[in-house]
Amino acid sequence: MVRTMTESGRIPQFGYKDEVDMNKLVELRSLLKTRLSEGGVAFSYMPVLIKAVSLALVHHPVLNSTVDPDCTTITYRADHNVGVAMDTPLGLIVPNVKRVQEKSVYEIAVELNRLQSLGAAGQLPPVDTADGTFSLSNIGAIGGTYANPMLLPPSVAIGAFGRVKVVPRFDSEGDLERGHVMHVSWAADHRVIDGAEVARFSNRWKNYVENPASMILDMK
Ligand code: CAO
Repeated sequence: MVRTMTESGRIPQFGYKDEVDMNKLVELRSLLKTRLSEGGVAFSYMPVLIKAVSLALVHHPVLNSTVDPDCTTITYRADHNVGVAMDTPLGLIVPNVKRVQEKSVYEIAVELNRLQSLGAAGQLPPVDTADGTFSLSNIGAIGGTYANPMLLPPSVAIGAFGRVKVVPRFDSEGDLERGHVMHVSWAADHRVIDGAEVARFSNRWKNYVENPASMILDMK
C-alpha cells in the first residue's frame, strides 16, 4: 500500500461524482438473491455493478488502459480485469475478476464469492491480484456516502460506491415516494483521460445500473 499509494499520489487525478437511482436494482437483487442463495452463492449489488462497468468500458476503452510510470506509453487492454478493493484481516487487498467482458452476472457473483472467501482467509494467491485493468471500491459495504478513491497504477480509472440509502424522492407526477439512492465517485488519470470522457462513461454505466434490464441487450 505504501508503494502503490505513493505512486498514485503523484498522478494528477480527475474526480467525478454522481447519484444513482437504485430502485430497480434493489428489486432485481431481492428476486435473484433468494434463488442464488439456494445454490450457496451470495448475491450482492457488486456483480451487476461490475458487469455494468464492463459494458460501459466497451464504449470507453481508454478507461481500461494502463500507462507506464513516466506516461510515455499507453496500452489499451482487451480484457476487463475488474479489481475489487477488499477489507481483509491482512488489510486492503485488490483481487480482480478476470475477463469480465466474457462473464455472465452469475459467473461474476461466483468468482466474487471465491475471491472474498480467499481474502477473508488471507489466502489470495498473487495470480488473483495481478494484472487488474480497472478498480472498484465498495466502501458502502462499511458505510458512508462519498469517497475519493485513488488510482491503482498502472490502471487509469477507479470508482467508489457509497451505501445504498432509502431517501424521499418525487416521482414524475410530483408525488413523494420511497427511493433507493447510491453515490458513485470516480477518479481517472487526467494525463491520459479528459473529464468529459469520464462523465460520458459514468452516464453510460449509470444508465445500465438504473435500468438493469437494458443490460441484456448488450451482453454477449
Ligand atoms: N449499500 C448497501 N448495502 C450494501 C452495500 C452498499 N454499498 N454494499 C454491500 N451491501 C450489502 C450487501 O448487499 C450484503 O447484503 P445482504 O447481507 O443482504 O446480502 C451485505 O451488505 C454484505 O455484502 P458484502 O460486503 O459481503 O459483499 P459486496 O459484494 O457488496 O462487497 C467487498 C464485497 C469485498 C467489496 C466488501 O465486503 C468490502 O470489503 N468493502 C470494503 C472496501 C474497502 O475497504 N474500500 C476502501 C479501499 S481504499 O482503502
